[in-house]
Amino acid sequence: MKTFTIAVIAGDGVGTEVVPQGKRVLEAIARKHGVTFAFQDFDWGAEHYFRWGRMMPSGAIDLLQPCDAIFLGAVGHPEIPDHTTLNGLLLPIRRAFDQYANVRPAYLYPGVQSPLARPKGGDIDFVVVRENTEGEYAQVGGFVYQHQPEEIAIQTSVFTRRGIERIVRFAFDLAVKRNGKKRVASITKSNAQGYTLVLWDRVFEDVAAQYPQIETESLLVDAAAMNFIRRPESFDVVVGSNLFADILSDISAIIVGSMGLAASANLDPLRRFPSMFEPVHGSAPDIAGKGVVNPLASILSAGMMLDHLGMAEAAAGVEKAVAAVLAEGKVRTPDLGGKSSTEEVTSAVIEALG
Ligand code: GGG
Repeated sequence: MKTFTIAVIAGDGVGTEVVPQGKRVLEAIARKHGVTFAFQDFDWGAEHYFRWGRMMPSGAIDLLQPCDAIFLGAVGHPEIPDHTTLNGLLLPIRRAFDQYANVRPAYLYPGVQSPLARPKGGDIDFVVVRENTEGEYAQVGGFVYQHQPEEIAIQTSVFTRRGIERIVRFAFDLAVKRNGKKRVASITKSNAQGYTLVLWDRVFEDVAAQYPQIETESLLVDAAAMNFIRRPESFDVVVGSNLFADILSDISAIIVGSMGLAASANLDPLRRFPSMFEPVHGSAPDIAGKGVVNPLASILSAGMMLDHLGMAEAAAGVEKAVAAVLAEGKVRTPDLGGKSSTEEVTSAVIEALG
C-alpha cells in the first residue's frame, strides 16, 4: 500500500480547527483509495514563539524536506506582529522549497451566492497564479535611525527575468491544460513601476509569443481589481506578482462567496522539494475557538494536495463532494449564511464522498 508522508502544521487560531477536518477527509480518502497518509504533526506557530522566541525551530526546513507534502493551517496571533509570524514560518518555507507558483482557484459553486448581482453558479471560474518567492516579498531592505524622528525604512522589490519567466510560463501551461477560456491576463503596475514591472511586461510578451493558441491581456492592478467585480466571468488564468496576486486573490475569494472557500497550493512545479497546501484565509482570531470556521478551504486545499500527489481521481472526488454539499445547501457554516459547525460540514463532505 502506498504511503504518503504529510507534514502537518496547523499553526494558529482557526488553523487548529480546519486542519483536523482536512485530515479527516484525507483519512476517508485513504480508506476509499487504498493508500495511507502518515501525518507528522509539527506544533509550530504562535505558541512555539511564546515558548521559544521563534515560530519554528532552526532545523524546521530539514524536518520538512523528506515529506511528500506539507499541509498548513494558518499563521498569525493578535499579540505578535504580523510580519514576525509571516516571516517566521510561512515565507521561509515557500522560499526554502522554491515553491514559486502559488495557485488560487476562484470558482463560484452552484448553490453559493456571490455578493455580485449577476454571476450564478459556474459563471466565475478562474485561477489566480501568484509569483511566490520574490517580487515585493523579497525581504530586501532595512531601517536607518530606527525609532528616531528621522527614521528611514527602505524595502526593495526584486524581480528577476528567471523568476518572471517561470511563473508566466506556469500560467500559460495551466491555461493550455485547463478546460477554460484559454486566456491569460497579466497584472502589473508598469505605468508607475517603470523598471521591475516593465521587465515583467516584456517577459510576458516573450512567453506569450510561444503560446499563440492562448489569448492574452495585460492589465494594471487597479483595472484588474475593478474588472474582477465588473466582468469576473471573462477571466481564465490571471498571473501577477507576489503582492498584487495576493491582494487580487482576496477579491476573487469573496466574489465566489467566502474566504472560507478559498484553497491554495504553493507548488514547486519541478518537484525537487515538498509543496505546501493551505487555505488562503489567516488565523481569524475573531471566530477562532467557536467551532464555526468554514473547513471547506482547508478541505479543498487537501484536494489540491491529492492532485499534486498523483491522485487525480481522489482529488476530483473531494471537489465533487464539496460541490454536492454546497449545492444541497443544508449544511453550511455562518460565513455562507448557515448555522452548521465546522465538524458538521466536514461530516457532510465525508458522507458525500461515499
Ligand atoms: N493560511 C495561511 C495563512 O495564515 N495565511 C495568511 C497570510 O497572511 N498569508 C500571507 C500570504 O499568503 O502572503
